[in-house]
Amino acid sequence: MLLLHLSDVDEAGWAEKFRAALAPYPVVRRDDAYDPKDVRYIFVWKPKADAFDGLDNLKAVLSLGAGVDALLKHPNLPDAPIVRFVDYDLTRRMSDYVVANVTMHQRLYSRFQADQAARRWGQFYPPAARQTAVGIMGMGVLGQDAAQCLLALGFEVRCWSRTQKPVQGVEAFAGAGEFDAFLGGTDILVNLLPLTPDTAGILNSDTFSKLRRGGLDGGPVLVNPARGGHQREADIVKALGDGTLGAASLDVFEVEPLPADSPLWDIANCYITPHIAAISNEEAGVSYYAAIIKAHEAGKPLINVVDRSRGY
Ligand code: NDP
Ligand code: OXD
Repeated sequence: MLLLHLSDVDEAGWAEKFRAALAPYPVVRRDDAYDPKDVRYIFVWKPKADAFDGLDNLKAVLSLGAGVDALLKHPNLPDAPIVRFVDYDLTRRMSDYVVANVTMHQRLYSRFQADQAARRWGQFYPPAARQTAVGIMGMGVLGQDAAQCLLALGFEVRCWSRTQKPVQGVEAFAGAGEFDAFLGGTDILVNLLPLTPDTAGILNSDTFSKLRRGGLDGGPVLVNPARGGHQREADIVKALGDGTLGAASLDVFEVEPLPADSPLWDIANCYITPHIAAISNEEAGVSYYAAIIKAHEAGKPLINVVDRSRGY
């Protein structure tokens, strides 16, 4: 039996599609009548405290999200393997977000917006893509795809990950020892790290001060569509104010929804979106997890299992 436990999304819609994809395999929602001991798989998003109560025969926890940082903090998380969402549709949506924001900043959008507001005809030529170095933090599923999209547009691409990730055409850096060298050649910093104890708060004043200066007119830029826990928002406000950062694109926040009194809302060169960079699409999600359940029931191993000791 598959149990759905989804908050803030259309659980009924997901259940209907799962029933169609898995029939005659039983699929239940929280409010249905079922025996918790029959549940083999639970599909979750923002699970409540009692989500896992009585599920003594669980084979896997299936995460609607690609990121599992919040799930790993659940106080009653069972010992079963956790499978995260890895999907082409989600990946391409994230690359769309990254490309849109990187090209916006490379073309000096903030400068021309300000000129327009002042009715000023200030001819100034943005650098070519090849003169702009994009540094991607996190070279996993999302980072690797974003890198390929940016390379195809002619950007200089560099990346930083925990272990070395050699990718043709990308200058690769790894580990804490190479972080400063990575930052020192980066004009636009794109964060695609998972949120773990090691990466929490990594987007801070110290990091911003090490980015390359003189590459992009107006200063280096931060693009963060990963997690709000990566960023120190007070440091971003300060850096945008004193020119350490020329601009920022933020999709995620320390507190979501972003509180109405956050100073970030009022900063012209801070581009805010409400955690919409890449959604887990229903069709894609059902097809992915239905295949995983069928394969596992047929005796095959689970795929994309989270390594709890690494935190991602
Ligand atoms: P992956 O697990 O595939 O990749 C993670 C990458 O980060 C790997 O390259 C890993 O290094 C690197 N990494 C992890 N810890 C460290 C560290 N301490 N130092 C340096 N590098 C590190 O994740 P995905 O690409 O699938 O997703 C990334 C994140 O994007 C998710 O965790 C989620 O939070 C976020 N996300 C946001 C969405 C949105 O709508 N805003 C949508 C989907 C995801 P190594 O390769 O060496 O293991
Ligand atoms: C995810 C997200 O992790 O939407 O999938 O943030």
